[in-house]
Amino acid sequence: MKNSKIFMQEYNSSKIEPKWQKYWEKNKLNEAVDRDSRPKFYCLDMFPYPSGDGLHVGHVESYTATDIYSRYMRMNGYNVLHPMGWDAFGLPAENYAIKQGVRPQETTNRNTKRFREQLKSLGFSYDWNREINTSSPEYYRWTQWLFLQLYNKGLAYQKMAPVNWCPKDQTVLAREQVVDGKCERCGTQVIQKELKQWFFRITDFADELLNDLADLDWPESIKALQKNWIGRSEGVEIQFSISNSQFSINVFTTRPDTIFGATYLVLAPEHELVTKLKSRISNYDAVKKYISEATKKSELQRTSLDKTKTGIELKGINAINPSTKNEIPIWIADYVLTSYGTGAIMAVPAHDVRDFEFAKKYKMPIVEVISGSKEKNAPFVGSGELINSDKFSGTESEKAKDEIITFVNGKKSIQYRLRDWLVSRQRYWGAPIPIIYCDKCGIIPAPEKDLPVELPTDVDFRPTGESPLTRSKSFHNVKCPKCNSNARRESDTMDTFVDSSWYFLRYVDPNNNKQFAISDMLKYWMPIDLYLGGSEHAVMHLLYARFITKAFNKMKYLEFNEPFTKLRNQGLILATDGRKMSKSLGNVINPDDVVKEYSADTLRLFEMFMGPLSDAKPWDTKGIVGIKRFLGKIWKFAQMENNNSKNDELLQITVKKVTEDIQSLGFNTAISSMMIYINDALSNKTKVDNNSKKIFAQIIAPFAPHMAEEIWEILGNKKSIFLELWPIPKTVTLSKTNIAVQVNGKTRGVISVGLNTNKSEVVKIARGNKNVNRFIRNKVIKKTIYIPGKIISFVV
Ligand code: ANZ
Ligand code: ZN
Repeated sequence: MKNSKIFMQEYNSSKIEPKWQKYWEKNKLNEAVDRDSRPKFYCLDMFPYPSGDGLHVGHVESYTATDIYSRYMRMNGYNVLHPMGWDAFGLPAENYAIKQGVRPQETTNRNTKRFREQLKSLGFSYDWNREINTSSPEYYRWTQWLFLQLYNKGLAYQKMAPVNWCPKDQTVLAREQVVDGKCERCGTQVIQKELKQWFFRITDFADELLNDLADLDWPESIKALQKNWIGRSEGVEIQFSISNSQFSINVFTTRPDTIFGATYLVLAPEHELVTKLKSRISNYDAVKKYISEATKKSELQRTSLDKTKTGIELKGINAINPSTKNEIPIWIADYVLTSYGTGAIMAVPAHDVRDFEFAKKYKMPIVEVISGSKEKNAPFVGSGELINSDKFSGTESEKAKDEIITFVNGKKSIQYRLRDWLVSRQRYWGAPIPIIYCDKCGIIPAPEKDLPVELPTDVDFRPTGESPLTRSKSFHNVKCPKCNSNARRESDTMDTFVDSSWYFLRYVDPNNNKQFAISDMLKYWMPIDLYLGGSEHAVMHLLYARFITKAFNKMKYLEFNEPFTKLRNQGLILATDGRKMSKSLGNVINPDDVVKEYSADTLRLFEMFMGPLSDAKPWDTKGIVGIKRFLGKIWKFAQMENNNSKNDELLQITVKKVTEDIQSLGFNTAISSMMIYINDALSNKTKVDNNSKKIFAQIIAPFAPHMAEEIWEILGNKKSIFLELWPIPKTVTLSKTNIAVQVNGKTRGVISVGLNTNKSEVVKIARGNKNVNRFIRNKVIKKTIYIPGKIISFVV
């Protein structure tokens, strides 16, 4: 840095911002250092899909938040890993390529280049040495390797399955890609189709995925969504025998206490007994017709509560209620799902909403067996005193449950809503599944040494219903690894959620061509300390990433079993009219325009000032002008003549407030307290000297890094402001300070010490902390790092 700089009247952001961006890059200020003795902090953004539209102001919101946090942590002595990459495979890129007639490889390159430039222009402190791209062979080689590891452990398998099929996109859709029975992407009515598909056995981990949520620092709403998705349900299986037959129907119920009120049974239309009992069903033609209609519908259509239920009775057969010994009719109805429980239910219309509605519609008997509040036209779904239940009448329904289970010979059973993860896609733009089919040897995994199985380029990638790869000659020209006869490659590719289920591990060691990541780096950097992204990933991405982490933990590739210790969501940025920004509405704000007109620092500060990070917020053009003016005031403040007004308490209060607010991601209130300080200083109510200017530059630095660096330089500092330690607020009331105690990079306790306590004293107090002691007892302390007033870190 050059010396003797002076302030320009006008702050020229279009010159100053690129200057500092280059400076940071050249001086490696954003780079994470492997095998470093500082405590680590891994701060991760959900990586974007590099669409042709470029960066969105919504990206800018969350990326600014993590950038502030990363810069703040570096200024607190942490070795920060803050990487960026591209979730580049997937349908949109492929659809775009089909439309434009260009290969997805090309459009992806073009788009990532644009995204990268945009992100750099905003001054985000990413370590670009670690950039990854899921569609590059160097990356998907390891996605394929992951597939093989799961396959070898029996966690990847193939089966026929009814799949959601989009007739227009000609592809299988995941459950979540079907919205209201329609394809999420093109709006076409989705149909059901049977295909042989690859699955990952995520259901093996259902209980762990559920139980381990408890220890995570995540929004409760996200935890609840995951819990629901896993859907653990404790119930009972009970056999209802079919009159004059050797068959019986096994139902799953969570309410065995209501069995005396079960007045009919309902099977899923796909239930195997329907065809087995075909000859005895007198209305079989009508039944067959109903079944073929039902199988066209998706699960969501079938179970939505507000749809009127339909069904048909299986005439000619009856079941026997094991509690009353009464004969009851058997129906099929599409609201009973084949994939849940046993695919059969006992219907208790007096106490279940769906059964009630169904019984009303088809005039079935409704028998109350629990006394409770009687609302007209609604079933009583609570518990209470049993009635009409023979010897159990008069007992509390909850208490009678176990005895009733024994009485009807029921078997306790736990069911989950979670299904195995369907990972095959009949599309081009994804990682090829590394499997070979040999006529003699069957299914053979591609040898690891042959990875990556590269996507061929001699492909007509327009969709036709089979995978585009089936038509590539070069791709299929393969010998069986076992017997060397002509064999054929699997032509399906993997769901893009597989790519993103492990990408955070690759950032740790992105250029390794021997392993997906080396273990000591994984040990140092993982798990992720702060993960920020949209709540639309509440279930799929986050659940899949947790599953892969747990599977790799079982295989001993990882020592931890949860990837994201702390998770936060940003809210949507809406258009000025409060609607969602969308191209069709013409209300999209382009960040490039804002940077050009106002500056990157303005955009950063503005988006953080709009409101609490997790709230949805409408864009406000007047607000940007206000922020621009605030930056102008800071520039003026830095050039103020020093004044000796006695009060510098406001600065200490501001430092304290900004520090606390950054820690809790309360960026909007941090900014408002800095505004208060600047207004006060400019009106000469506050003591201003070079020292206060420096301190203010430091606390605004994570938010407006370019202007802060410029001021810092002009004030005569030789090194980057980001190499300076974060200021400690010193007010008279702050005679003590809290110090985090870490052991091997993990915080194990917090101690409170006097502000002037020296290192050896702090070490003594830290070692005396009960919890800390648990982790260092009987161990040799190899290293002690002390960041005064902040952290004491032991390496054992
Ligand atoms: C009788 C009953 C009486 C029920 C009552 C409820 C209330 P969760 O908690 O979600 O597990 N069920 C079972 N299998 C089903 C399937 N394949 N498709 C649709 N519904 C199914 O819900 C369990 C309840 O959902 C079960 O308990 C069953 O209805 C229904 F007053 O059995 B119940
Ligand atoms: Zn073979």
